[in-house]
Order: sequence, then C-alpha cells, then structure tokens
Amino acid sequence: MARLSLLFLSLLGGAAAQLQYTSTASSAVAAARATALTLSPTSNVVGKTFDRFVQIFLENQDYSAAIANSNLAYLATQGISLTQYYGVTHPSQPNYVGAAGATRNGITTNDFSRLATSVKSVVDLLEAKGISWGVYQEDMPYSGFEGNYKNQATGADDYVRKHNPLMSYDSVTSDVNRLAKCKNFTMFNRDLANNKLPQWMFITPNMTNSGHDSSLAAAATWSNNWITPLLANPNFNINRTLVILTFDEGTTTGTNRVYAVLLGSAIPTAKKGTTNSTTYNHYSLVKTVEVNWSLGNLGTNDISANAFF
Ligand SMILES: *[C@@H]1O[C@H](CO)[C@@H](O)[C@H](O)[C@H]1NC(C)=O
Ligand SMILES: *[C@@H]1O[C@H](CO)[C@@H](O)[C@H](O)[C@H]1NC(C)=O
Ligand SMILES: *[C@@H]1O[C@H](CO)[C@@H](O)[C@H](O)[C@H]1NC(C)=O
Ligand SMILES: *[C@H]1O[C@@H](CO)[C@H](O)[C@@H](O)[C@@H]1NC(C)=O
Ligand SMILES: CC(=O)N[C@H]1CO[C@H](CO)[C@@H](O)[C@@H]1O
Repeated sequence: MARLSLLFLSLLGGAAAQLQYTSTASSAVAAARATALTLSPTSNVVGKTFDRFVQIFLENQDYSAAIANSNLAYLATQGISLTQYYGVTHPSQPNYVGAAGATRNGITTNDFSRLATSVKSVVDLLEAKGISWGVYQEDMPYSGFEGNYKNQATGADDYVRKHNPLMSYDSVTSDVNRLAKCKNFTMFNRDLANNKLPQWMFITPNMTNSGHDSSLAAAATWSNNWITPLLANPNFNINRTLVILTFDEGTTTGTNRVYAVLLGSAIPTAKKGTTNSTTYNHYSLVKTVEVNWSLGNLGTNDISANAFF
C-alpha cells in the first residue's frame, strides 16, 4: 500500500514536472524567473568535420523567394548554399520536432503536443557522448518555460512552443537539467560573453525576427545583422564551427524546397560561395551530427537521410 502510493506520487510528480512551467500569469513568470534552473555546460568533443553545430530556423518562405533577397543572397556567398534542401511537412511544429528526432513522431498540427518520455531525440545521443547542447529561443521568459509567451507590452505573439524543437519531448521536459538548457537570447548573450556556448545549438528568433509575423525582408535583415557579427566573434565561430541557416518550411503551395546555407569556420575557404545540390531535409540535421561525432542513430529517418559531409 505504502509502495503503491509512493509510486502514484512519483507518477504525479513526473506529470507535473512536464507542465510545471506553462503559466503565463505575471506572478508565476516572475516566480519561475527567479527560481528556474539555468545551466550552461560546455565540452570539447572533436568531431570528424566540425566541433560545433549551430542551427538557426526562420519561417515559411520558398527557396525562390529567399534566394532572391539580397541579405540571404549575401550570406550564401559566405558559405555553401544547399540548393536542394526541403522542409519535411506542413505546418511548423512537426518540422521542428523532426529536426530533433528525425521523425515527426506523429505530430501533424501546431497544437500543444507531448511525446511519451520513451521517445528519444538527438539530445539522448549527444549526452551519451558528453557533447554539450543548448536551445536558444528569443523572448522565452526564462529557462525551461513550456508555454507560449506574448510581448507583454503589445500582446503580440512573441515566443511560441511550436518553434522549439525539444519542448514536445517529455524526455526533455521531465528532466530539470534538460529544461535548464532550453534558454532565451539573454542567456545566449551571456553564454557568448562568458565563452560558455555549447557544441550543439538550436536557435529560433521571435515571431517578428523569424519572419512568421513580419516579412521575408525582416527575417533576412535580422539574419544578416545577427549572424555576420557572430562569424567575427571568436567565442562563437571557434575552430570548426558549422552554422546552418534555413527555414522550417516553404509556403503551402510550393514543393517545400527551402533556402539553406552552411556557414562558419568549418567551411574551407575554397568552398565559400559554392553550391551543393545533394538532396537534404531537416532529418539531415540529426544525421549530420550522428556522422560527425559517431553517435549511432535514433532508428528513425536519420537512417536514410543524407549527411552534409
Ligand atoms: C531569460 O532567461 C533568464 C534565465 O531564466 C532570465 O533570468 C531572464 O529574465 C530572461 N530574459 C528575458 C528577457 O525574459
Ligand atoms: C522580437 O525581437 C525584436 C528585437 O530583436 C523586437 O523589436 C520585437 O518587438 C520582438 N517581437 C515581438 C513580437 O515582441
Ligand atoms: C583546428 O582544426 C584543425 C583541423 O581541422 C586542427 O588541425 C587544429 O589543431 C585546430 N585548432 C585548434 C586551436 O583547435
Ligand atoms: C555535397 O555534395 C556531395 C556530393 O558531391 C558531397 O558528398 C558532400 O560532401 C557535399 N557537402 C558539402 C557540404 O558541400
Ligand atoms: C573520425 C572522427 O573524428 N571520429 C570522432 C567522432 O566523434 C567521436 C565522439 O563520439 C570520436 O570518438 C571519434 O574519434
């Protein structure tokens, strides 16, 4: 009996942990901001082709429109342009979930979704090899927040859970040490300044800067203004850093072919400004890190996906 109620209590505790940080009431946000765990572990596991991997996702543009934009065309000259890169589905959320698990895991909508604790993601593979990781989401109110957050002054959608690749995984949200690595841009700037950025990063700008609620021009301007100084910053673009800037999906009328450019110090000078027409998609993100660090696989679409190198 005692054992049964203990079990019941620990199950309840698990379920609560997975939703503990969803309230958007200002008092709850202030309390969690003051107490939520934030972690910035680092590591230096040497990979085959790169030692740091940074993924940056923008929102909802076809390849043809994006490559015609002067800021995105400029960034393409600074790296390798992947001219046959595809989103995996519509709408947004399963593209992000797929970037972390190499499968949509049955998610077909932007609705609040939860995947069973047994569902693995790339984080399980990275941790098994001691490779540090972190997710940086602009305007998330504090590390580990699990809900959606509006701009407190204007009421506009700002940070959204559907654009966070890991929040749907209970294997992340049930673990406070993992939640503590899902951070905002305040923490990105702090980790950058302290030279505490991890080896694997996933970065989502807010609903304005991603282009979701603004325009391609706004997202492209943000991208160039944000990424170009980072490429000149030794705390970011350390030896053999690989950055991919891409879009979660194209417009629903297109083929889901999206802009994707590889940047950073991992790109040999001779390859800058070149194109590569191998077929890739978001499952290639997981495959590429698996190949680079000999991580094994998740047994999902990572098996058949092409790696970037
Ligand atoms: C970002 O997260 C940190 C850590 O939880 C928190 O202290 C800070 O207030 C947050 N920044 C913003 C702008 O919400
Ligand atoms: C997104 O961030 C920018 C600053 O980078 C800010 O100007 C803008 O208001 C933010 N968007 C929302 C919806 O709060
Ligand atoms: C940078 O990477 C190259 C191999 O790509 C290696 O030879 C060199 O030692 C590295 N330098 C540092 C400072 O890690
Ligand atoms: C893209 O092209 C294929 C086929 O030639 C190569 O095998 C890859 O190494 C190459 N990848 C990059 C990033 O250029
Ligand atoms: C070829 C190569 O550099 N392989 C390395 C990839 O990453 C693992 C860590 O998981 C190293 O042990 C390998 O040496």
